[in-house]
Amino acid sequence: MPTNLPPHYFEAEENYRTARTIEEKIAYLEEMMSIVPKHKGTEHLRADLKRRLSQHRAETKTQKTTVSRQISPFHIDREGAGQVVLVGLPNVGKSALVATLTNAKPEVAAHPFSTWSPTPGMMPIDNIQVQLIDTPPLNPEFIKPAMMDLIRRCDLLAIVIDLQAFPIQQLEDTVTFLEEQRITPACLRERYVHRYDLTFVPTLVVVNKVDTPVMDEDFEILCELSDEVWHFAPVSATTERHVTAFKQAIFERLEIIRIYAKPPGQEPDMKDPFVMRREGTVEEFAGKVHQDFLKTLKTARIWGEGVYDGQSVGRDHVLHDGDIVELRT
Ligand SMILES: Nc1nc2c(ncn2[C@@H]2O[C@H](COP(=O)(O)OP(=O)(O)OP(=O)(O)O)[C@@H](O)[C@H]2O)c(=O)[nH]1
Ligand SMILES: [Mg+2]
Repeated sequence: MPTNLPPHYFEAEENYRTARTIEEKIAYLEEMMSIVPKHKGTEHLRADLKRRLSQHRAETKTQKTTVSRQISPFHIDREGAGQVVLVGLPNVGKSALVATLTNAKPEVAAHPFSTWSPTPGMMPIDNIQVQLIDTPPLNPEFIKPAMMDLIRRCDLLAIVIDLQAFPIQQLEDTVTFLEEQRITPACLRERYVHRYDLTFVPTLVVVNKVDTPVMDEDFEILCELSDEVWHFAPVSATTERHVTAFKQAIFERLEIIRIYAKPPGQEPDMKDPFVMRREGTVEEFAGKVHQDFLKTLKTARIWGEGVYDGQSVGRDHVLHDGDIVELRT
């Protein structure tokens, strides 16, 4: 990636990655193209953006001419505070995790290749819910493009590996498979500075089948032997060991915060937080509560991290997880 790209290029790139419709993708690509400075160092990047733009434009044309389009089961709307897609080799326990942690009941089986279609379910993390999606095992013989699209667009990719079956090899194989589809865990971004064709996706490596305290030691060894760029979360779908820490790891990797609204003169509703991106500001919070606040907001009072109780702050004050905010017009 050319080093002199301004920060709003990366914002547009992120919006492009998570865009749901081709029209949105086109809009963000156009924005990216308008931001990229024109010089020799950005030649490849500009060519790549152009290529993608014409691809998407061609897609809109075919979409318009298709009378009845079949909706793929992999088109799953994001629900809750984030969309997490569980991906991995056969038999690692993807379906078992979704069955244990969510309201969904995908089939769990001792034989490999038991899952053929994706199943979403909602997993509570304290007072919020995130969406976990069970997927069929990765299989080089049978690659579903719609599944790859689901992975490209998700908020968090959870690569599931089985502690009891050559986990390091499994992680390598999974990453190689994804890279062949031009999907790369975001933690490896530094290694691919001149690859403009890859989609970088935030990733957590979920190490399943850590059933007992003895296996915690094997998990520790796995962490020591692996590259330190990875974020690992141990868990057991069967014994539910480490489930609380697992949920916390998902929350952390989603890079979200919970903010509580306090109407003036009333108690805040601590059961129903607004979920925002980490580093979100008072202004962004106000826009989430109601668009009108964006015009009328004068100041805000905050209870939470780095402030004294009820401190008045401006629109650009950066919020922290658990802050209580009273908006004043
Ligand atoms: N010991 C142990 N076994 C588990 C655990 N999680 C899943 N299993 C077993 O592993 C086998 C595979 O589980 P699934 O959830 O079907 O695995 P999968 O990754 O969905 O498999 P595919 O759909 O074929 O990709 C089943 O026999 C499960 O009972 C776990 O935490 N510990
Ligand atoms: Mg399965």
